[in-house]
Amino acid sequence: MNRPIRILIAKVGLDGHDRGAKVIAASLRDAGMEVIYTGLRQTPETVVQTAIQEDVDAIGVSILSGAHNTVFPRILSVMESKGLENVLLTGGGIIPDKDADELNKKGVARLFPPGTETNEIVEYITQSRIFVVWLSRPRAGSYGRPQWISSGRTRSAVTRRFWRCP
Ligand code: B12
Repeated sequence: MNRPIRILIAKVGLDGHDRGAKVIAASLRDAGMEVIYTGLRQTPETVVQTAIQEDVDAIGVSILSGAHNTVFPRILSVMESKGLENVLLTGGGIIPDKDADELNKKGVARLFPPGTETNEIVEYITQSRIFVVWLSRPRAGSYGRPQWISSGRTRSAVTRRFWRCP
């Protein structure tokens, strides 16, 4: 139950803005998570395929190109078609608040804008995990359905996604 969180950091699209993705990947790794980075220029399909192959708990998409309203719904759709309802989809980059709100409503977890302290991102993901452990305590011969629940103060506080019992 206490295994490290495994997260895929992904870059989708044709742009080369990879600094944020690398900063986040390093911060999460330094915080003890297992991090896989896709590298640049992935498609939603390749991201989900890698998430399946790497058996990750969460996907974090870095997007500064302005294509977030296309990319996130497409990733969600591919995730759903592949049965990844238990994987958290989060991310960050140049995403206006109103777009982030809409994406949150569609099922994307919290999205982090430029200037966010990396500690805040580590805390968000880690605290979600604490809730997961608490909620997933087995009950009378069955396993609970653990949920990623954010204790974050802004944007999406609760996602509809579930996390598989390890
Ligand atoms: C550095 C930079 C570049 C560098 C990129 C270097 C690199 N290897 O990354 C270079 C010079 C190459 C570049 C090029 C271009 N850029 Co540029 N670039 C920037 C700039 C100034 C800073 C981005 C950055 O690195 N920030 C530092 C990192 C650490 O911050 P960050 O990525 O935002 O990450 C933070 C959060 O967003 C969040 N986060 C990000 N990703 C993730 C992922 C997860 C999982 C999580 C949880 C959180 C998270 O957490 C991080 C920590 O707080 C931005 C403007 C800006 N102020 O953001 C423009 C900007 C992104 N660029 C822009 C543009 C237009 C371009 C060009 C198209 C310009 C041109 N006409 O040539 C080209 C594209 C070239 C290409 N092939 O991609 C625009 C994009 C416009 C848009 N979205 O509508 C911006 C917004 C500038 C602007 N105001 O117009 N760029």
